[in-house]
Amino acid sequence: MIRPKFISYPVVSLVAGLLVLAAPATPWAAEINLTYAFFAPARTFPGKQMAHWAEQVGKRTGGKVAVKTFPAGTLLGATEMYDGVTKGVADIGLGSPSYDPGRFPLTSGVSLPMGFTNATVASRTLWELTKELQPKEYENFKVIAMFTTEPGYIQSRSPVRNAADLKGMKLRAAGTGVPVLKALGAAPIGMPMPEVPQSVQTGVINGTMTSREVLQDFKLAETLKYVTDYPTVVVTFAAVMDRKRWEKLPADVKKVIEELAPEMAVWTGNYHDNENVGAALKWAAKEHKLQILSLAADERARWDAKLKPMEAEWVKEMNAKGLPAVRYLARLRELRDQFAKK
Ligand code: DTR
Repeated sequence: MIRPKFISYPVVSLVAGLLVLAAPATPWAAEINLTYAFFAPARTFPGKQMAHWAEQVGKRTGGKVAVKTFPAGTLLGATEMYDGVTKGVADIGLGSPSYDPGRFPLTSGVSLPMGFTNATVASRTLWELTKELQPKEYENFKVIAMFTTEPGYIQSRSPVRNAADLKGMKLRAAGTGVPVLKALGAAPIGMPMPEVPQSVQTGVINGTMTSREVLQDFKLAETLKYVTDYPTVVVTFAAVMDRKRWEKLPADVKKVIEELAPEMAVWTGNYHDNENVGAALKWAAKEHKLQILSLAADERARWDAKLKPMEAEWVKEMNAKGLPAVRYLARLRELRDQFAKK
């Protein structure tokens, strides 16, 4: 009579133990499931950022939250990202505020020619600045991660060594890069990154101005053989949740996500600066004979002079909208210099 009990106890506890062990690894066992959309492929550096975030949230919540990622526009494309999050198509959306400076006016200040030397410093500056000054443009969102590209470079089919080479050239940039190319004398076109490879193939554009890892990650080095060694402006990224959706999350989950946010700026900047871009340049030089063209010192000075008025014009434009432009740029400079020292 005693025997069956004796036998069944370890069996029950073994089954229970296996269930507990299995819980964190199985999506169906998570209490909260979040969808996360991005407009470009998983292999790109923002895509890697998304995967890292998803993994960290799963780990740090002990499996309570499972994040399902949708890269390459499978859930939302570049131009519909932020509205898609508001409509609930995805819980989290990673978009580029640089694609829509009208919607994210203050953030476009980070993409002025501010002399950022790498993505890590620019990403940390963008995150801290947004956290401190809380621009109204994010009022309906909870920002969960921000980062930038390295400063963009002109990458073109034919060599650009001076203003004459650039004159009238059809070059693509993110929205915030358009005034830069215009000031330098090119014929700029604003266009999301995923459309670039085909537009280069069909001759709609003769090149692009953005971070240099796209030479490999979008295989652009097959056609674009020249990079002009003149760093211009960074492109911004922001991953957001709808504010009402965010408010429904339990406090412990919110805490994990908030702790992760500043880390993501550093993680993404480091990966982009120290692995991603360097590997792409090496690959493009070896496989496609990429050439890096330097600007003569006097030519560089003339380009700098052409970009100089952009800041004052931006301040004027923001002031007209009643936005705290001067304060934003003053704090941006402080943070830039502080992070550049570390
Ligand atoms: N948003 C960008 C920059 C960009 C650079 N690398 C990637 C990778 C995936 C998406 C976008 C980007 C631009 O449009 O210039």
